[in-house]
Amino acid sequence: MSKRAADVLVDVLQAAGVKRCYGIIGDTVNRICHAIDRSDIEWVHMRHEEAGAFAASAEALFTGELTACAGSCGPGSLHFINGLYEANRNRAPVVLIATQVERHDIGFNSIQEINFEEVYKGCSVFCEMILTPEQARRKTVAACQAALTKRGVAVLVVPADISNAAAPEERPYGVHARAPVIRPSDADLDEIAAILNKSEAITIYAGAGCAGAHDEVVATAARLKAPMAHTSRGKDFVEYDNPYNVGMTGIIGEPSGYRAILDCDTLLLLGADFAWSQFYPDKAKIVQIDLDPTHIGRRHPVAFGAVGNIKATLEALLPRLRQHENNVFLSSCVKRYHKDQEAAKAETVSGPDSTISGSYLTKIINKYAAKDALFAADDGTAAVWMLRHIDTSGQRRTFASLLHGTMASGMPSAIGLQKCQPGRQVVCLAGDGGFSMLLGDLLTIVQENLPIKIVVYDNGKLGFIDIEQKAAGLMPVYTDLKNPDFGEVAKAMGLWGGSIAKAGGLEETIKIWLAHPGPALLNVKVNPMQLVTPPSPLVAPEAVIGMAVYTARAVLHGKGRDVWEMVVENIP
Ligand SMILES: Cc1ncc(C[n+]2csc(CCOP(=O)(O)OP(=O)(O)O)c2C)c(N)n1
Ligand SMILES: [Mg+2]
Repeated sequence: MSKRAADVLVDVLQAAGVKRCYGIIGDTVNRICHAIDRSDIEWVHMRHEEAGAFAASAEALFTGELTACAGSCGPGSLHFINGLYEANRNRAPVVLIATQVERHDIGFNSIQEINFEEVYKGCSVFCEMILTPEQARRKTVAACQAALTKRGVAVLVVPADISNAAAPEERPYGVHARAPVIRPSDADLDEIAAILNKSEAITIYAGAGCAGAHDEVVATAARLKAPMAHTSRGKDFVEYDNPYNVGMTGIIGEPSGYRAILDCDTLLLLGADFAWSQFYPDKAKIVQIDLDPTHIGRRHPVAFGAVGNIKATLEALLPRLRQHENNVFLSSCVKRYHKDQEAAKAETVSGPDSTISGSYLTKIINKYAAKDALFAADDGTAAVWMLRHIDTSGQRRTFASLLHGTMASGMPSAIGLQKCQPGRQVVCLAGDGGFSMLLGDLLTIVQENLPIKIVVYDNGKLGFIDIEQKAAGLMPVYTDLKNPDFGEVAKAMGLWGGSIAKAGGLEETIKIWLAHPGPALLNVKVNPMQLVTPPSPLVAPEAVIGMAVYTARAVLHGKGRDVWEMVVENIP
């Protein structure tokens, strides 16, 4: 029998580097699933397609390699959408095989017919239908090529009759996705160096674009005597082994990172696209280097913008930079950071009967988790605690929905991470709200026997929203969660389950939970948030926005510490 188009499509995916395809089988995708079954690609059988997209997104983000997901027509291929927004925003190379009704039924509002090109336009770098069997190879190659080189989601719409059609004889060909090295011109580097060489109080603001450039960033900070703040997405790449680090700015950062950025006279943005414009300095001169030209100046006006890989750019820039000697600004920023760190580390509990705060729980997990553990946190307080209290030391990695800001990505991301890193400890820090949203995929963890360690931060609330409302001067409504004991739920679902509500015994329980050889879920009752009334008139109600509690720079300007304590210390 000659090859069918489904086999061609799967051959191309495999040649493009796809190791796994996450999804749910059914009708229009059956032929493709059977072709996958005959290939080296592993099918990961999910309970909800959204979880499949999150898993594929996390795997692709971690490995940098193309990862697939696939679903049946109509709702089966629609459910991926939120996870694909997550992937596309993270520039993770993911391909969705969105299967479609047969071609002769398209355009008649047929049962389960959905215009996927319209639906997925907003969260993809490629979105096309395979129109004939002859197009199967060419369009699949184009999809993979786009996902890998434009870094994002490619959606390939595949009508069922095409999958089953005989494929034409043709020369096989595949994708070419080698990354170029890009840096600014010599003249531009000279200009950047001239600005930096003239400045006396420089701060580096390092983002996820600094991945792979740790040593160059540290060397630049040393040359410029510059403190280095970092974005949440830059944390894993530049925070460790870095005496110039002063933490993050923004609502989930530290006062030290916040002040270093506001008080400098030149801000050097390296692969950082931090979205909250109110945290950028008004007076400082901003020099921005980013691989993506569309990032230049889009958050705040900059004095000089240039395009380049951070590593290659800094390598070329360093010989042009004079050795700065004055370290007054640097040492005051670093001193402030260390003081804040010490205060944060000093958190203790008053006795065995005391309740557990989310930050304390995270610090204990930080203490006992493996040195190279992978952490995936839910949007909400769990992500904040992870970013603030998990030390990465260059070997650990942290994942959260930091650009898309969606709930429920924690557990499914952990599935993708554990699948591609089978020997490694994967820890999921789940919110009780986020976790229950895609609870069904706990069964995927059981079925696939993935030794993921899940901890549920059970505060009985949609905590972030509780804070948002209080910060706006509102009495919180619709945030209470009536939870089961998730430890018992876990046991009933077939994995190790435990629960704890008091600080006494927490360390021992954490050790047992982490040491369990298979999947394990620990439910921890954490203090519901006690947000003190904002010290009026410091907080304006209109200052409440989005994922952050509120970002009023004016607030932090005036009485940074007070507000900081209110927002952070009072979120137990
Ligand atoms: C899919 C989705 N729905 C709603 C929101 C708005 N939202 C952000 S955080 C949050 C509450 C999260 O609650 P939980 O998971 O319990 O975490 P907590 O903040 O309590 O730790 C909500 C509703 C969102 N970001 N994503
Ligand atoms: Mg909660």
